[in-house]
Amino acid sequence: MSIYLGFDSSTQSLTVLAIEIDGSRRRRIFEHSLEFDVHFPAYGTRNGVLPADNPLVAHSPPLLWVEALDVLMGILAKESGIPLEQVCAISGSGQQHGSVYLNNRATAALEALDPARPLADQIETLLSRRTSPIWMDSSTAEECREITEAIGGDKVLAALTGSRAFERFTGPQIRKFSKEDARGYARTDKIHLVSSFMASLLAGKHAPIDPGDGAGMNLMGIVSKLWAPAALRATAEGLETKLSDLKESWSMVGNLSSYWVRRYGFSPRTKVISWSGDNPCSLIGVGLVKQGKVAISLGTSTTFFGFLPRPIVDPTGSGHVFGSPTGDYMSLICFENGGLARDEVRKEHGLDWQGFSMALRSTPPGNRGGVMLPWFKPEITPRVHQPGVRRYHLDPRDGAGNVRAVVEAQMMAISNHSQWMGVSISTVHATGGSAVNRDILQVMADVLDAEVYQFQISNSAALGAALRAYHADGLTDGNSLPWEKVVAGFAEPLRESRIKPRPEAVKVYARLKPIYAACEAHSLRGGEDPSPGLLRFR
Ligand code: XUL
Repeated sequence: MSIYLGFDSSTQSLTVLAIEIDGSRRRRIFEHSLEFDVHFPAYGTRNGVLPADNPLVAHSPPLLWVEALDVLMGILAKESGIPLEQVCAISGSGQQHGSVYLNNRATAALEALDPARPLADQIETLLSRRTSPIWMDSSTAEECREITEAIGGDKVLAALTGSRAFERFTGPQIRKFSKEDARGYARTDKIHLVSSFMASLLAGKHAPIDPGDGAGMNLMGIVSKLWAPAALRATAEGLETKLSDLKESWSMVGNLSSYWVRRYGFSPRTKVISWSGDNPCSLIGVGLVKQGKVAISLGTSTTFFGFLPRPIVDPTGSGHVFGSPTGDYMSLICFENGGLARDEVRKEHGLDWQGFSMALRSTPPGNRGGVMLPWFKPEITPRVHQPGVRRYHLDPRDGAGNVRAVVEAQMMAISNHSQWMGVSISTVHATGGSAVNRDILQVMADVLDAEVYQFQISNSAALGAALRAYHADGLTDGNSLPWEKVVAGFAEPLRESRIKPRPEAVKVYARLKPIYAACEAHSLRGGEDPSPGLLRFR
């Protein structure tokens, strides 16, 4: 019997998921989450993010992640009932793009962590930047412009790194830091992603960055899977000496550091496997290990992604190509106004989640032509810098109408903005916290004209990380399991959960989707007024 742990260090919480594998018997044996705002209020975060005057700025305190890891390991040791000495390997998933900055004392200090003292106290003095810019930050438009110009344009950067310059990507964020705090940048010895930082804490040494998460930086060659010298030069001076190495997703970072062994009773033989980004881990956790199907993750962000055998770059500039932890590729589009936007609407109209579902059931597909552009925060897809909700033929006081409008908007935006991937969508694997809500998934099925499936384990990022630990554990022992066998029994959609598209609703959305696109164009670029189209639609 072997036990594997998968962590998910996300925007709002840290989760651990333990799986047990005994031949063909496979089961989840433990899952526990710590909500940052609730369990660590001293850090002052809201939804995991530090309040800021500028709506474009989104930073989180890295020490919060450190403390959460320490506390969660304590819970594993004291409350889970898991025989820790039987944990073979640990991996994890991190919110993508976020970065952590360490000084030159970090290398030695990570190797000599004192198990008698809390981890956060020992990491605090190693930070050369107190806060970490995260994926919700969109304050680097100027740096994106500078990098794009230096490299020779959007298309050149996208062909080189898999994406044009995006505000939340780590390269533009590093450039902004180097310009605004040159001394802090000079004091920085090592720049980690959230994923490689968390793995470093476990292994007690600097962990590599994997191509899944490395592709979200505008710094890695998407074909070579090496740092791209031209991108590094365009970003910041001396960057090549500050980045961790890039290594395959299945690399073993080392054994678990003696800090965890002595403090909590793990085996010193436990392997730490490279962490990856949350979306690449989710790709594994929903079983997308070959081409064909796509997944939608309804977490803090909404993402739409699929497996790719080869990198295809989005000519429209809104999507990305990342590495897949299988060594292949994945395509992805990301929407910032996901879970928090739905929650805003729910709270605004005094509803609980059951009321939210009732509202969806009591309103017709197409919402009688009531459209919302749900840009509560700046939006990534399409690029929106001035947040603010826009409504067309929709009364802001109409609770049920606004609930339907926010969900329809999210699904229509996915449908419209994913055309570049060129995939005909017939099946969607739904994951993330809100994937438990079948009324939201019915709208997804109707808008996309696809069958939607749920999974037994909704935290696909943590599950994907645990499965990656299992796969890599086998590899280091010379036993290479095909990915289909790795995910079998865990990452398979539940047959009985199938939600079918309703033909009448599909027809409605086929008419509404181009009008929704016109609403976006009108609002962003002053395109043609979509009102006549909406009136005809009604
Ligand atoms: C993906 C992205 C988000 C974060 C959320 O590009 O920015 O999905 O990974 O944690």
